[in-house]
Amino acid sequence: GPAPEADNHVTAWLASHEKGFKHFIGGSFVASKGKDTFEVVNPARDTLLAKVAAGTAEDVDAAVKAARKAFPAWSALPGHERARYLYAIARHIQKRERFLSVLETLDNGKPIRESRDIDIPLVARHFYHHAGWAELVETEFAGYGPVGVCGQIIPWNFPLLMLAWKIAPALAAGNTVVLKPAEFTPLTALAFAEICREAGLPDGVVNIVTGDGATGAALVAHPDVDKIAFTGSTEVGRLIRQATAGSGKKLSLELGGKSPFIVYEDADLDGAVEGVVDAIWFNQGQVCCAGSRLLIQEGIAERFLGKLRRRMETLRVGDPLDKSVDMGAIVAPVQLQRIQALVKKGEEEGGTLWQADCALPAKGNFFPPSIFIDVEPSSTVSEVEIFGPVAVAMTFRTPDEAVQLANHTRYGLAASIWSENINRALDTAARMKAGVVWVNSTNLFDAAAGFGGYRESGFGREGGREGLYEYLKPDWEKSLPAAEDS
Ligand code: TXE
Repeated sequence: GPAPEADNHVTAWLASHEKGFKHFIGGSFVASKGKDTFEVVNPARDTLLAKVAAGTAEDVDAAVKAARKAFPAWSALPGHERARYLYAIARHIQKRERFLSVLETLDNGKPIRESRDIDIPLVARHFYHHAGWAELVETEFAGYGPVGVCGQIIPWNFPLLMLAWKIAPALAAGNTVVLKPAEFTPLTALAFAEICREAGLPDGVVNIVTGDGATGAALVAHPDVDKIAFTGSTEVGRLIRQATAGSGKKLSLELGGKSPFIVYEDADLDGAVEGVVDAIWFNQGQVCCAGSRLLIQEGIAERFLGKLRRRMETLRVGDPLDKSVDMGAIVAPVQLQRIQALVKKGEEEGGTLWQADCALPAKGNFFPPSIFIDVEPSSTVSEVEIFGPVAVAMTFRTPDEAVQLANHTRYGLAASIWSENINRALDTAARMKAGVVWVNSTNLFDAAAGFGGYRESGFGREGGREGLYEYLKPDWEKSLPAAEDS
């Protein structure tokens, strides 16, 4: 059928910002000190959505100053008063659920079914959950206080959800923030700035500066930032760790992954097939914890892959605003090219590529659901994070071999294990070198559970009690003599 059009409210909102979006600093939308802007494009239609300010080091400095100014009063509020603001933000998000879902889908290319049923409800849930922590912070974290001004840099795969993961715990613990959204997807963060105003959040508690890596680097380098929280590529995570070394800044990094998805021969195979759909085709595979390495026990490999191949053919790829679509667009041409180049490499290295035989829209950045079968564990596609809808499949014979293959990676973010034998599943789970392990499920997120990785997937946890510690420091640190400036 004809592609549905974007929601009228979203179209009107974008039109009202035709001249370009500004930064959100100190409670107001302020023009950039520089003249540069960048274009935000709808990846499914290749059309211009908005122009956004490219933040300069001066803009970052103004935002950090606003956050610093807001910090004493915000951190001095009783937790239950901060909680009221977080509850208000959560309610405003729910009120604008439809608006935010459509905007997210236009900006990112993810299916509206996902933004409407997963992303935006989880955003609201994250603020509600952390409102609860704000109420409890003095009693549950006695002897701890906020870190100060937090610089937060987020990626484009779950734009508003990653904002929520960063901002909600920071505010609950009494910090103020400067957040830089990803350059591909800044729009829901700017809508969130409006929500902060509607919720009556005091000026300067949340500041949003748009821009690319240079803006992010300026935030990381700013001397008056007390903590950096980053989600993105392992490469940039490494740069940030170097840039903050010796600075005294607190740091948490959530980076890439190449997570195993283990299917034992006693698994519910149909359930596991649906698991693979969620693991690698959800959000077009642009998920840090995507189950991108399928490890299948030899005895069922042929049957399982046969079922999976048939299921693959039924996935609908197309306009993400269409409610019946399972897979939307890849976020940007550069990411699509990256996926294409890695798939080509996989074929050159001798992998057998299965691709769903589906018609892709003529415009926009689309890639079909894909699997490499019979790949070597040491091939490029088995080792490198593709960050697209491409899984690799290999087989194993024994549980030991499954564990060894699963842990054969530089990463350590997540793992998913499928077996009807709970002893076997839990035994395997205990041996996974991964921050999150799912049994007979995958890609489940909850605000109450700490999420994060090991090794090249980064360190620090987001969500729940553990996540709060990333935004707290022990009170005795305050009594340390101030560092002498050289
Ligand atoms: O990520 P970047 P990119 C992985 C995934 C993907 C690849 C490249 O494999 O294919 O990274 O994506 C900001 N100092 N992931 O290039 O560059 C940038 O502006 C400070 C996994 O988009 O890491 C953006 O806001 N900040 C991942 C954010 O970092 C800098 C999600 C992420 O962009 C900076 C995204 C710098 N020097 C990509 N350079 C996940 N773990 O979920 C860039 N940025």
